Amino acid sequence: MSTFLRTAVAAALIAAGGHGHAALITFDDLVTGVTSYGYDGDGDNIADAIFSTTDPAGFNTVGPGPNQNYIREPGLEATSLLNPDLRVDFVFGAFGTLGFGFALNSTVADASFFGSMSVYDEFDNLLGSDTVVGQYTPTPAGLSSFPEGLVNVAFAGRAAYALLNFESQFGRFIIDDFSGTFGSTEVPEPVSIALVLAGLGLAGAAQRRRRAAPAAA
Ligand SMILES: [Ca+2]
Ligand SMILES: [Ca+2]
Ligand SMILES: [Ca+2]
Repeated sequence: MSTFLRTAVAAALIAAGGHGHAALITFDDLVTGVTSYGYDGDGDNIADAIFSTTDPAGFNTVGPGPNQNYIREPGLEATSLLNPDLRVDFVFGAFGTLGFGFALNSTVADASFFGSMSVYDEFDNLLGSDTVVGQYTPTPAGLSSFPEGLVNVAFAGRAAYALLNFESQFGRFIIDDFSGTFGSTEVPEPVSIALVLAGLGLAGAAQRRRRAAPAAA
């Protein structure tokens, strides 16, 4: 196999089988009243990320309506009266960055009303955290109906879980579009699979050609 082919196949294999691909959790199939929600990126019926609350009333799916930049209902809506309000377990680990959009049930954008995430490894070491004060944002229909923001945490190593905490005027928050790379479980992008197959095919053809060629004198 030529150096070029070897490199191409290796790169494609790493892309397809490394730590998986970034996933976007939209909560569009969340059911009102449940206290935990599992996301299964590769459809093998094993959840890769599990969101849970200790509030027995569980989650709602709607909050601020359409006039928001970071929330596209349904989202995950819950109480902000706890600390933390939400736990996310990454069954196969999470790598690189984690992020989400949030909105707060508040009628003021005040420094005491925020969204936050702290990311931990399996030994409860803090890998990174981010706290963002909710702000009214410009939308096509004027300012957003509620203060909102984007939380992003970049970290090294393998995250086992994240704790999310919110403070708001009226005790509720909503999140949407939770993004991250959760273990090696997401479905590889078709282009990566195609690259691997093309690379293996070319390598096989090259080997056959070599075998068929007469031995050098
Ligand atoms: Ca959504
Ligand atoms: Ca899975
Ligand atoms: Ca809270």
